[in-house]
Amino acid sequence: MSTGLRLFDLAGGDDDLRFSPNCWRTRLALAHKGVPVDTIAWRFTEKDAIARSGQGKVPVLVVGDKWLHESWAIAEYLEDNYPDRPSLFGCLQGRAVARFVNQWSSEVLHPAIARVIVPEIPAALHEKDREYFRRTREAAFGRSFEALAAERDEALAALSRTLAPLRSTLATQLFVAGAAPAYADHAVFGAFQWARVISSVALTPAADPISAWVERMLDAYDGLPRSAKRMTTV
Ligand SMILES: N[C@@H](CCC(=O)N[C@@H](CS)C(=O)NCC(=O)O)C(=O)O
Repeated sequence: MSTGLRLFDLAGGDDDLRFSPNCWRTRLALAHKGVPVDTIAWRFTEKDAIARSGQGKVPVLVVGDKWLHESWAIAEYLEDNYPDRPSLFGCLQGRAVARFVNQWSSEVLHPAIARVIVPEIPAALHEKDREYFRRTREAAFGRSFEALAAERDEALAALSRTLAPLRSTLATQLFVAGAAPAYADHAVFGAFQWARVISSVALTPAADPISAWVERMLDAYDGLPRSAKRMTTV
């Protein structure tokens, strides 16, 4: 039976391989609110399918005749339109701080993780997306995937430095948002789920407090993130 809400969700060659960090934010926010959704496997080159959102990126959430995009805007929509469900932000100050965490994740963490895992992504993609992905991402990085792959150890060391504030925070509290996960966790964890689905690289060592938080997040929402199909099972 249809849930009424539809989420265009980035998929690989396999429909069930869902690896977008931004789409995971939205899936976790919907799970947090207890709002069911039908996800639609979408590929980078299927711009026509989401043209009604007025842009070409996912997540795109369709609610009735509304075509919502931008993971942060979708989170605010869910918070404001499902006020009787568990809050994503807690309060106005919480919303403002979650926005900062969201932007840190998008603007600092995503590029740092991309530098490590991007060369592995083409193998997971639908054949029709491969050329587009390589061309656009190599242009963004200013070097080939082969050059990026050769820099992986350096990229992992840089990522470890980038993760310092997350590490020290999670050394003293269970979740980014405090005692229980909320949108600040979704915004950051989406990036770890991206890496987990697509890559066999361990982003953090087992003893790192971030690794324990990743495990807690994988168990959250009845284990929705842990149940995600992966390229490799480690
Ligand atoms: N700021 C946007 C970023 C969305 C985004 O970059 N989505 C990627 C998938 S993770 C995408 O659809 N890219 C399409 C493309 O590169 O053509 C958000 O948070 O929703």
